[in-house]
Amino acid sequence: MRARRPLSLLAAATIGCADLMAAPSIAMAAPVENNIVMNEVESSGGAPGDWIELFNPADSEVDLSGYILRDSDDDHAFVIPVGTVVAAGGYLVFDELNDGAGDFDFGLGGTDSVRLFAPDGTTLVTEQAWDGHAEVTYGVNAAGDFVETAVPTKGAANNFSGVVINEVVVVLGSSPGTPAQNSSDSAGIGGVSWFLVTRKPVAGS
Ligand SMILES: [Ca+2]
Ligand SMILES: [Ca+2]
Ligand SMILES: [Ca+2]
Repeated sequence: MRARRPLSLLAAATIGCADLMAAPSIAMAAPVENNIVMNEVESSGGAPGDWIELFNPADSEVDLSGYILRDSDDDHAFVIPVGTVVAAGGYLVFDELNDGAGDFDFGLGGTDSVRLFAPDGTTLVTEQAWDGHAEVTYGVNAAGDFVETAVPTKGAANNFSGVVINEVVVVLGSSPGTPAQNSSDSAGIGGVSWFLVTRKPVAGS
């Protein structure tokens, strides 16, 4: 009998703790409006099919439960499942439904669009449109324009140069031109030496 009371107290404490932790998470979520970027779109030649990449530039997570993805056809709709959250600074990819796997059950055409609607089905949150399939994919660049990318970057930062810089080591206060260990390239810029430790060209696509 004596062992039961501590156990039930522990259970109560655990439940109370979970409730306390859930509340701030909801309060801290950023609004979807202005905090979701339709970041990259694969409309042809993707694997396993077409896909849509969203990006959350906010400092807080964004909850997309019940939001609706459509292409240019109002009858084509994918309701985002409850509990779908994009982490702060994170990416989320939706795949075209293929052989029972994936998300949205419609294809993206050469002249098409991807639109995100609020759960009411009529409030447009954000959209991207294009005229003609991209050579690779379309993506949002640093200037905020939706343009052709160099390589597909599904679920990662967009790439418009075709060069992947894995790591850049900046050595402050050292003599320009002083080689860093294992550096493959270096240049003195304004008295600061930049050492490009690895620079890997991406295989042509
Ligand atoms: Ca379509
Ligand atoms: Ca493509
Ligand atoms: Ca990307």
